[in-house]
Amino acid sequence: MGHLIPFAELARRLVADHGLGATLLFAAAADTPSQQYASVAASVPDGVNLVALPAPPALPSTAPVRERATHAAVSSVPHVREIARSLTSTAPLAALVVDMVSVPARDVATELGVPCYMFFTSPWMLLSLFLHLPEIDAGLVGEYRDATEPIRLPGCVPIHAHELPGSMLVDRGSDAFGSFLSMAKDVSRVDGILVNTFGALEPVVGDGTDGVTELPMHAVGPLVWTRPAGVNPDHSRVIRWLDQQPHGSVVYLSFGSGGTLTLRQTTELALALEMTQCRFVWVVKRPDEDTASGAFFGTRRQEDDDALGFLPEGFVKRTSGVGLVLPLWAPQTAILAHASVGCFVTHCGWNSSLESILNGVPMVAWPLYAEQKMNAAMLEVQARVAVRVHADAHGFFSKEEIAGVIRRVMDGEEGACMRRRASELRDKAEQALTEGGSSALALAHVAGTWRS
Ligand code: BUP
Repeated sequence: MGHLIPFAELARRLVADHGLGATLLFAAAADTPSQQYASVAASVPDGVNLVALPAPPALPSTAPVRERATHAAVSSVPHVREIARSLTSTAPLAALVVDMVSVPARDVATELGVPCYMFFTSPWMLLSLFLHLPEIDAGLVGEYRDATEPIRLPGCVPIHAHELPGSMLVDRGSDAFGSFLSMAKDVSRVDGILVNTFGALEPVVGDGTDGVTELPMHAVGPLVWTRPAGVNPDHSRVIRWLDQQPHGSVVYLSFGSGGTLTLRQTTELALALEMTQCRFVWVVKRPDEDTASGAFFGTRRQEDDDALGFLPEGFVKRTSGVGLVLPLWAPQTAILAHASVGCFVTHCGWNSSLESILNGVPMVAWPLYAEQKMNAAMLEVQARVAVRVHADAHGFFSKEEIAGVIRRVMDGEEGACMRRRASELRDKAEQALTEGGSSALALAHVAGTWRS
């Protein structure tokens, strides 16, 4: 979902603002509830053709996520070829745009003589890490997890070993690291890159100072879900409830479509929420009992999330009137846009982070996996619109720590400063996207080169 939704928004803009047609191809993941795809399909505007690719031959659900994604991308190439060829019979094809795992489809663009661009749906900081990784890796002695010096990329906050994506912390000789490195190398195999970020947040994108590649690079974001998340009775209920709460008084919590906390950590978070005495909306998922640490990324079932029996006894009753606990899939952008929301406790997935920024909502950063720890460092240290929660030596977040950070963001002078900065950043994000703004101009430029 973290790739499909910004792609849908990119397609919408190419059609609405730049006179292009768009066909959006996606391979549905077996473990993503169909309700989530349906809500994207319902919000895709006229002129954008949404096409589900046939399901790839199944890999065991125990296979790592990246391996399953790469397998789906490679298996999809013949279907992409067939669809792209059939499109050329009605109108000339302008470009093929791939995400970071779909680079194998580049061959189709080459065969049809059109440019292949990447839409990078994560921050520039991760793209910069990918671009530098072959060179960093060649010079590294030992393992990334043991490095004592942070990685310093131009214009980015230093990245400490514990903030690196999990796939870099495994043995460098392992298949998992090999596939991560090859994904990093793949980003240079396209003709240009669109990045879902904006200059006021990440200033060095495409200004040439990074010096690692000649590839054209364009910051076109923040492209987030601007369309209604689909009407269902639960969604109207949460918005009605928010309507009744005071301005800036509600803490919104969600760990994204991919992340799950353990039972012990879920219990601790519930107790922390009670300690804060804040109003809240919590998008909660059934914890995964198998995980030893705080986070899990894997297969879940929607029906598991619908029952809330795993929450501490009496929690829902004690907090009724003060808080709402929702199963996935919540109307996230509508919640973040609501005036009563005062902070977002987030896993720092890039879409969630951009949605918070575009709504001027400061964050409590609780990163779980992928590049989220890097995002959290950038949001706290560089953008200064977030405060990170810190785990103890066993990777556990105590209720005192969680409640303390939530209160820092919601209350007092520090919270007020962060809200001011979040509002300023929201204004800059909006400026970047409006006509004549940096991101709007960048997309217009790229669309112009595709049309010519
Ligand atoms: Br969860 C959730 N409702 O309940 P991710 C997500 N979303 O509308 P990210 C909802 O899905 P990762 C929900 O607003 C965003 O546009 C959300 O969310 C929407 O991706 C999109 O999966 C994707 O949490 O994190 O934030 O980029 O790194 O996990 O992909």
